[in-house]
Amino acid sequence: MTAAPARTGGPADLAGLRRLAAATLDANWEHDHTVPSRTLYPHQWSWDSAFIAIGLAHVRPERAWQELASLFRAQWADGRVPHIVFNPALRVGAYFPGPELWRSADAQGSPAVHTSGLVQPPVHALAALLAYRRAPGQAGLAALHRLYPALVAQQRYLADHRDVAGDGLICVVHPWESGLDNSPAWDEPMAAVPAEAAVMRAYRRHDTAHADAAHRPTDLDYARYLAIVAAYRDHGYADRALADHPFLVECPLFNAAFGAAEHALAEIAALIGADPEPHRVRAGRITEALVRRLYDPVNGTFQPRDVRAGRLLGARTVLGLTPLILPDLPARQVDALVVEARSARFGVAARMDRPLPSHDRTAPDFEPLRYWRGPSWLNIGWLVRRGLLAHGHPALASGLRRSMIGLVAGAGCHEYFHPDTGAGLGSPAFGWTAALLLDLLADEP
Ligand code: 2M8
Repeated sequence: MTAAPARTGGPADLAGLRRLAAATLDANWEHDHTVPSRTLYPHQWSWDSAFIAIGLAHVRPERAWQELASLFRAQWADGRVPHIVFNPALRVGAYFPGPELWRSADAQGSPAVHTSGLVQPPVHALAALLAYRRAPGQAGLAALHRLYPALVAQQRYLADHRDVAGDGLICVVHPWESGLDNSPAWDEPMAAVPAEAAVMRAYRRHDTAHADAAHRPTDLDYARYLAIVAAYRDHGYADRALADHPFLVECPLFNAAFGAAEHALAEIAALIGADPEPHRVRAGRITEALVRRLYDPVNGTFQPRDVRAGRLLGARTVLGLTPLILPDLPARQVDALVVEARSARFGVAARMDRPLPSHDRTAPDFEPLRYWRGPSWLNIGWLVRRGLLAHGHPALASGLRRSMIGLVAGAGCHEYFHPDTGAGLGSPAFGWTAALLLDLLADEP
């Protein structure tokens, strides 16, 4: 059984949870951004900052804008928003792989600060819009004015450089870009990346010094992660030569975020006196491409497409549910995803007896302890809940909300949670868990 929602019944409990979440965000604040975790991830991460800004808007709105502004100061000349912005004050070895492996300074158009050369799901326009809605006013409007061109450039980078297959969808060039690093979704394309676990003897992994190795990606995963980074880096992180790149996948979550960003930009444009229409047109095209290219009518869910192999990937992970965040997803796909969400694979219900897992819990490769291969994560649940609300399923959305609040009530602001028992896993005091909890607590039902 999971941490029972009954533990969050009283207003005193909820106030305590709010205080815990706010204190976690305060403790992770680092001069102009929030670290996901003081131990495991001590730098700034791209999509973490977006989720964190949504939570900060509830307690310290000025920091929500600082969070996004500091991330976008590291935007590259081509518009890419790097997935890690390194804090120069930290010692070498504070995180692996650190700036010495990425060598961003050698690449054309990189910013003054050291960063990675990869991106993450573009949830930032949505975050900016939600932060503004939570804390409207002159300061927020001014921040939207400043962010808008950078958010547009972020989308343009993806559209102009990452539509490798020419089908209107964005390719991720590394599992780290999906945000769901070792998801079973990537097992097939990862198996085709030549690498040997033994290469990791030359490096010191930072994550396994702070978390149980059995809960993390394997050494062979890491050897492949490094091989893919090296392939991209050695081309100066240029996207021209991607046809030969070892990992090219169209991810349903990344592309749903890409489409949701255009919807959010249309609303931001309207707020600041820019033209929303081009964003609406692009949003419609992205949803259409997602349905055409990634929807699998046999399974009734969305699957990633392996662009190198030219086929949909078979693993049925929680990624498949995330296109629900698109307000213009056609009813046929919405209905199919609701069936998938309610199935024994994911167990979404008005009264959930276990948390939403990151992978099909009936699959033989479901691993309840290992990172993105089974455990429950608040950012994914938060996205799926938004989608259920947007498409008229308030009872399911409410069940998911109670389940997520129950997880934190039972275990604290952990990075992820055991998908059967609700036990806290990974890093304690994790940024987006705290931030999204604040958002869920404020958003009845
Ligand atoms: C995890 O990814 C990093 C690499 O980017 C890692 O494993 O070291 C993922 O959970 C990712 O989604 C997240 O943004 C990052 C920081 O929380 O950690």
